[in-house]
Amino acid sequence: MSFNIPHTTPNFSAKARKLEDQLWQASGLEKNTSSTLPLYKDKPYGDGFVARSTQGRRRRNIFYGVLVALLFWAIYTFSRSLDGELSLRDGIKDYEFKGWKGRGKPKTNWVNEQKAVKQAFVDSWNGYQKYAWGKDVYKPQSKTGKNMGPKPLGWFIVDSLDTLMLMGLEKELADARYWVDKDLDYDMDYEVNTFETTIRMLGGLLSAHYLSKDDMYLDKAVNLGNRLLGAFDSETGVPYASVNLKTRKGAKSHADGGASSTAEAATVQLELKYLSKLTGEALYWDAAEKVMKVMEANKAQEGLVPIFIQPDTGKFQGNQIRLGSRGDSYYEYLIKQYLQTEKREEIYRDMYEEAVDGIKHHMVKQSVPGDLAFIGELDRGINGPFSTKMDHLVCFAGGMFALGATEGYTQKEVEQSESWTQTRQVNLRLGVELTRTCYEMYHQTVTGLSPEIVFFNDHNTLSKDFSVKPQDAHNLQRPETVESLFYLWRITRNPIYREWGWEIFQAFEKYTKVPGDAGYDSINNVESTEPSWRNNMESFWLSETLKYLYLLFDDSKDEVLPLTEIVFNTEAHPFPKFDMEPLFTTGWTRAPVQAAPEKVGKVEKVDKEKVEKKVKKKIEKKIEEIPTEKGDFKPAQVPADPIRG
Ligand code: DMJ
Repeated sequence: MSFNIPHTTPNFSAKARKLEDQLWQASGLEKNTSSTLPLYKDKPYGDGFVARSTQGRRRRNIFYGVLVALLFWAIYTFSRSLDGELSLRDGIKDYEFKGWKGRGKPKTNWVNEQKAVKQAFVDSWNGYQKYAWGKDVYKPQSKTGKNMGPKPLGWFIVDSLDTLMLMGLEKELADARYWVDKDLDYDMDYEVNTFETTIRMLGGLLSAHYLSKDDMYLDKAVNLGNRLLGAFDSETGVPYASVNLKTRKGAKSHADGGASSTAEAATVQLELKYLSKLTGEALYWDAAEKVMKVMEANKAQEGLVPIFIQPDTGKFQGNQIRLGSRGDSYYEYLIKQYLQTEKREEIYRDMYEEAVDGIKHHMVKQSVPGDLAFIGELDRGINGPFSTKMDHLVCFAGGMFALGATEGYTQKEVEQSESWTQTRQVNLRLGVELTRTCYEMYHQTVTGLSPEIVFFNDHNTLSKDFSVKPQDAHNLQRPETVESLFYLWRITRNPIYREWGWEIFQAFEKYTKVPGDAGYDSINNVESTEPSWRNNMESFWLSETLKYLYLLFDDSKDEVLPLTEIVFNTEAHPFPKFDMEPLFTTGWTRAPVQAAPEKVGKVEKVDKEKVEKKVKKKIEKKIEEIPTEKGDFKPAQVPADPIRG
């Protein structure tokens, strides 16, 4: 196994742990030292206590137990602020068995669940084929379809090719292939969204070629890729929001002062790089790398990027930061670019880690009363106010944190590795927690479906973890939560993720299946059991939501699409990892951050021992000041690494 990344983060929490050990000893209680303790259960107090025989001793033990619990809380909270990690208070509920309560022991056979997902796909496909074949938009209530431009782009058919292949739907695939071969023609005088067309159409064609080795798909991909390249012909190489497929001329966004979305500009790289690999032509590769170089030169604070970038100047616009719309897949593609080229482009791991630290420091909080970890928004930069708004789109991040932590291996595989650092463990834990939060966004609504946006409650005045505004109560059949369930299942092998996936799928069945033969629809209000249809079936329902659910329930002996061998693009199209050499190179390096001159001197003089002594003193002082009540969880405003200042 090639999981071998040097550990560079100073491990201050080891000190906190030592201190804990001493406290356990002093308390006369036995510490639960089971190394196989599952992540959900590793809260600092609970089942681990074993009482001694006499009454008096028991009372004393209870007293010490409470004391130790408080000490742990203090140590955990403080150690977090020391090493810049997230310490999730005591919100880790025992979820292991909840999912299959009443169904006996954990299920091991998920064939029927997978069949049900396949049936949902077939029903959706049949509805589309019957009422809107070849069209880009499908309206299952009015049973009509329409194109976005003068000719169809293949929105549904191309986006669905690889799911048809994975599900073994041969007849449907034959129809789809015939249509792509005969009817799909990208030579049209029409401006398309650069990002959407790249992730859905180019991505769909490339993954279809990967799974089938059918060159027809590659020819179409090259044809489209060449047209899309026109978008990158800006002053800086940062792509314009749109591009005309005939003239190949890029076009600025008509809104946002002509800025492109950061996520959109930085979420075309996997597709372009794979196209270069397949064709041996460097032009796609170079276009992809250039965007990243220009973006990085902005030196975003703590790796957190504003959601707009100007293609003319290459500068970020504004200081709105979020992991929802316009920000999300920038972060996703950092780690995936690193993995795609077999970890040769370390620059992306570096940028990813910096960003994850930034997210943990500035954007993660826990809700009240359920202690759900969530990622909020920073509307005015990292020093501005924190908003508790979270888009459902953010739910991809649970899977991303898990993937980044183990690089696609299972938790069991990496836990034994010397590269399994505390930072990675915390990142996996964050993935686990965030995925639980996203599941709760479904579980806690009337329909069992998540709304588009929630506002988490971070103070003690409300009894619910989140609230939903009427204008945000719709469900668009989005994939992000089931995507994370899929990653967490593959990585942790905890069957709870399949249970949660099944619960979510059943809610889709109950509330989004259109009576009759038209398929599935988006709905207006997840808090009402009365159907209020939106009359729009999304293509990512077929390409992502149902694909991730299908893979989640897959029991095949030989794992289908192992995460150690492939990367999914942001539209769930799988590409193989590949060796970039000898044809391609990253071709750029990260410029050092310009530190203030007086700080540079200080950093150089830092003596590690001195810092550690200071830290120890602080821990001791903190223990003396143990609070009597639980404090609010707040993201620490300290640098990630005290050694580096
Ligand atoms: C999809 O097109 C992709 O997952 C994209 O990254 C975000 N939006 C939709 C799904 O919600």
